[in-house]
Amino acid sequence: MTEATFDGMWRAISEVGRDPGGGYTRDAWSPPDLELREWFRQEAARRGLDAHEDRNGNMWAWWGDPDTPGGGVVTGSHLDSVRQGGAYDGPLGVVSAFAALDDLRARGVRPRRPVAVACFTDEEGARFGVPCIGSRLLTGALDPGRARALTGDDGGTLAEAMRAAGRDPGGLGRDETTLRRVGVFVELHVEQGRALVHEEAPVGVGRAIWPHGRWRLEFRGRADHAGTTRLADRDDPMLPFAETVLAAREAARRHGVVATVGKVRVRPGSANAIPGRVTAWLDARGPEEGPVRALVAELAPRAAEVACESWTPLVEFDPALRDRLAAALGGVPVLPTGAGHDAGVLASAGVPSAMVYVRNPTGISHSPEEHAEPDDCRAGVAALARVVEELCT
Ligand code: HGY
Ligand code: MN
Ligand code: MN
Ligand code: MN
Repeated sequence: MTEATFDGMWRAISEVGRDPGGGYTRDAWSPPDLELREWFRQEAARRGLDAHEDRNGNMWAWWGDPDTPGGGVVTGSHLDSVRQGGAYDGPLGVVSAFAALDDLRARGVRPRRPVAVACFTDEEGARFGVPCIGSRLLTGALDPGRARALTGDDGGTLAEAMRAAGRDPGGLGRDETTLRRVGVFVELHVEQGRALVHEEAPVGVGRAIWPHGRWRLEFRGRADHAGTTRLADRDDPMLPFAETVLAAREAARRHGVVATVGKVRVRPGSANAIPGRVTAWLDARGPEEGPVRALVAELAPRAAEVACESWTPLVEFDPALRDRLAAALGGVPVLPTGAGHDAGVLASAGVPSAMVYVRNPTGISHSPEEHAEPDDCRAGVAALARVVEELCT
């Protein structure tokens, strides 16, 4: 791989959506997202690839005829981020995909099948609350009407955001033509954990994605004056909310799962007003579905209302494909993960899918601290090129 391509691409996107305090905020359909879509189109054009955006907002850059029977070898990830996220979660997979394709061409590899770089829209669900919106719409796992109505913190819907970006949300939904083009999908991703550090390996392949979901919890009380309302007269929803957060940690430990409340909305949100309403989002995950469900069932009675906003069942990547790729890489660790990915959505829809992980020295992710060493990024590109070559020749 010529470093110039990887380093050049990495530099080209490194200031897009940068937060003053470090990290990146790249909400779907926001200006940074639109800037990155333009970057994707330019990188595709630079390589003479046939780039287009499908009706769900996912982007594809094809080397070869995408309508070749049996579909092509697709590799990619996402470019959107969580709020103040890291540089690698998503973009490493897209930049590495272009660099891997460059490597194949530089070595004169002649694919028997078309090869594509893909970028799925709104994988993090940071703005509209549901993760993997682009791949879930593509596969029919998310109802288009529900998607259109998804609402961000600013009260704007996904449909409005797409229209503001010059897209027509009317076409959202399962896209057979595009789906048929994906013969096999491989997503390279920075590891969100430290298994590869412990294994002392720069790359690994995915075994499974843990069951995980997001629930919206509503706590209701009565707004009142912070200074003149007697304690006995208060109905403060902050109390059951706070107790629920503590109960979630205790239940997670007991059930052997993980649970987080990473987002809270307090209304009216004035320091001198007892809240009338607290909305909290619970993220719960674990190696098995049962204990995750048990944790949520335990916490639910504490809230006035509980709504499941997204659920991903256990995803086991195709063992034959997984082992074939691990062998093609000379035998590398095979890792389960608690992080959701578009590859998991495609696998759940029956598309042969796999993941290649790149070592993350601290394991930290969804944080400006997220990092991967340049040598490991290079190892990731070489591994991805090897895997794509294995699948397309
Ligand atoms: O939240 C996740 O698991 C992924 O990083 N989107
Ligand atoms: Mn992520
Ligand atoms: Mn990701
Ligand atoms: Mn992903």
